Amino acid sequence: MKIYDVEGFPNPARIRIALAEKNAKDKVEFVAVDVMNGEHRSEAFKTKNPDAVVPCLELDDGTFISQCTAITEYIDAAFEGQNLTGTNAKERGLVHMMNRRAEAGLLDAVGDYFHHATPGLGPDLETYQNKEWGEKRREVALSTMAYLNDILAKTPFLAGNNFSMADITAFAGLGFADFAKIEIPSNLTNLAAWREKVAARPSLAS
Ligand SMILES: N[C@@H](CCC(=O)N[C@@H](CS)C(=O)NCC(=O)O)C(=O)O
Repeated sequence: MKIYDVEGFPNPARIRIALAEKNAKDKVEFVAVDVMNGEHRSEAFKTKNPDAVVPCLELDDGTFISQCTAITEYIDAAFEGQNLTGTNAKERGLVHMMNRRAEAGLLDAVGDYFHHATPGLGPDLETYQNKEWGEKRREVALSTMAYLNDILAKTPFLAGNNFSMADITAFAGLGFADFAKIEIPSNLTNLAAWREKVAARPSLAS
């Protein structure tokens, strides 16, 4: 199976972490996509992923799966190792809910700020920008950080007692916030402690 991505970008990082949690990174061929030169928007790439973003998974039978949440669902079911999406009905529901909150409220919000209120990927790729919307999304990212901080006062991980896909998504979101120069408020001490704990996992430390 293949993963089309760019190493170091926030959404591709989610999949690389998920694979590392499953000890499955060497079971996948990584195919580099030249995002900075717009390869992801080519017709050839859009036949693989009509969303025109990375990452994208290609199975050996030619099936393409995009969107990190969906790719992580596949990885979780396909490989042994740390469970990432919940082991029973309640856990699955909670993981999906918290993953969605971390994605929409943090990672995507930071991305919208980056693409709209900063030079983003540069003038060739940022063909439409709305600074006001970008600034609004920065506020959403900050309020989501505060929300996640409150959650982490009650549970060790975002969806309860176990590390999950929701933690991966939020961790990538904070990394993107650093890159986009959104300062993480220093009073969010639960979030900072959780981030340190997650960063020390072998899947991230490697
Ligand atoms: N919701 C998508 C987001 C994917 C995404 O936005 N990927 C970024 C890289 S981190 C991208 O390809 N950006 C290209 C662009 O903005 O043109 C997912 O979960 O996979």
